[in-house]
Parts: sequence; structure tokens; C-alpha cells
Amino acid sequence: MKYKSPEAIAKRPTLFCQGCAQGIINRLIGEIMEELDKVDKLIVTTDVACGAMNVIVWDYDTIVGAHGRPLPTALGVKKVRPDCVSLAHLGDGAAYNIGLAETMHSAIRNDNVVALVANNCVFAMTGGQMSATTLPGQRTPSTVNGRDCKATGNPFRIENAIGKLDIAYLARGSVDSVKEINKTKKMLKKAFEKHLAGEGFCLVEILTPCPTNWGLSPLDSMKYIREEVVPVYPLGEFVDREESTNA
Ligand SMILES: Cc1ncc(C[n+]2csc(CCOP(=O)(O)OP(=O)(O)O)c2C)c(N)n1
Ligand code: SF4
Ligand SMILES: [Mg+2]
Repeated sequence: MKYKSPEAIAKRPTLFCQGCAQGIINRLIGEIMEELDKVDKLIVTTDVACGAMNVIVWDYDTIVGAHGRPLPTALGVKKVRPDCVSLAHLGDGAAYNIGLAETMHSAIRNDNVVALVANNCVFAMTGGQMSATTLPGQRTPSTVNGRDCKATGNPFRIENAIGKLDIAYLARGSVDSVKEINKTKKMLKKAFEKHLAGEGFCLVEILTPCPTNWGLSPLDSMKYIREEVVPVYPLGEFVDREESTNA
């Protein structure tokens, strides 16, 4: 069977490493935009990290925001183009380290934007250093003996930080198997639908592999997600709110 790829995902070579899942995420975004008939309405604000290499492979209008700051930029986009689909495309380092303040303020204000956080548990673009989501004991160039949570704090779970706020949607999916990719697509589609209905802040975190910085093969990276990453970052929907609870 031949699968048709979304029109807006160009047939140009990518810069992603072999086994990187940014392409899977792109495909999900492309399929969802076609299903919602919003291909021409999507404006993506991407971070300067690995996700920024998307500008080569997709044909959506794209802004590359300052590191960690795509969310306020995406909010500005939504304010001046209220009919657009405004997506902030971030990594874990951008959303939960340098841009954590921006993520918190967007969630507190219940900004009507969609945040897609590709969580690969490292600062991939700069060489794989420890991020807020690096696993306990995980070796990186900045935690050569493995992450010591006594010194660095525990892995950051976004649901613990914003799960009780007045936001529209919060979920975590994975790309480690076809089954999980399909579930992740449903989460992402729901987030875009809520965004189009004006319901407010939607964040979908997607557990993604980084074979290059993890030092694993593409297949072993998917196994690593299943066996090591998911136990620390449970999958599922944490917030799914139709009405704002603000008085
Ligand atoms: C203000 C600023 N600080 C630091 C950097 C360097 N920098 C670029 S990408 C990055 C980390 C990216 O990690 P993440 O957001 O998880 O994305 P990934 O590359 O893993 O997809 C850092 C620290 C920068 N470009 N700008
Ligand atoms: S460094 Fe990691 S996240 Fe970046 S393109 Fe390569 S595999 Fe993907
Ligand atoms: Mg990362």
C-alpha cells in the first residue's frame, strides 16, 4: 500500500539525523491540517533548536523564535491573525528550561495557542546536555556519571506544574510504536480543534528519540522510550476542559 504524504511536507531532503522522529511529528501535523482543512491557516513559531530544521522540509508560514520564546511569539501571531492556527513548536529544553517562565505565563493566562513539546530528554541541538527532563542516572556530556537528582532536582513533569491551572488541554504521547503514534495524533488533533474553538492553552508533549545524543540505534531508541522514558513520563491526557473555570 502506498501512503500519500501531506502536501505541505516538501519532498526535499531533511537535515535530521537517521532515526530522529521529527519527521513523524511533521507528518502528524500535516495530516491533521489536511483533515481540518487548515493547511493555509497554520503559522508555526518554532524554537531555534533541532525543530528549527523543519523550515527546510515544510511549506507552512514559519517564524523561528528566540530560544525558549516561541510561545509569546505564537500568542502575538494569534492576536494579529485571529483566524490562523498558531502553533508553538518547542523542545523540552526550550519549554521547560530556558522558556519555563514563558510556558508558565502562557498557561496561567490560558493563551489560545497550541504548544507542541518534543521531549527527547536532552538539549539535542547543542550536543545532548542535561535538560529538565533528563532521566535519573542518564549520562550526558554535562552529567558524565549520570544525572544525580540530589544535585540537579528531579525530572520535570509538566502535568505537576500546570495540571491544576485553568487551561484547555494537556496530554503526553509518544512515537515509539504505531499504536502510540496513532494515539498521539488524536491528542494533537484534539488540541488543534480546541484551539480553533477558542478554548485556550493546549500543550501536547511528545516523547521522541534522539539516537545521535543517546548513542543508540534508531530501533534501540524506541525501545529506550518504552522501557526507560515512559515510566518517568506517563502517557495520557491530564487536562481536557471544555469550559474555562475562570469567574
Ligand atoms: C538564549 C539562548 N540560550 C542558549 C542557546 C543555545 N541553545 C540552542 S538550542 C538549545 C537547547 C535545545 O534543547 P531543546 O529545546 O530540548 O531542543 P532539541 O534540540 O533537544 O530538540 C540551546 C541551549 C540559544 N540558542 N539561545
Ligand atoms: S540531534 Fe537528535 S533531535 Fe536533533 S536531529 Fe539529530 S536525532 Fe533529531
Ligand atoms: Mg530536547
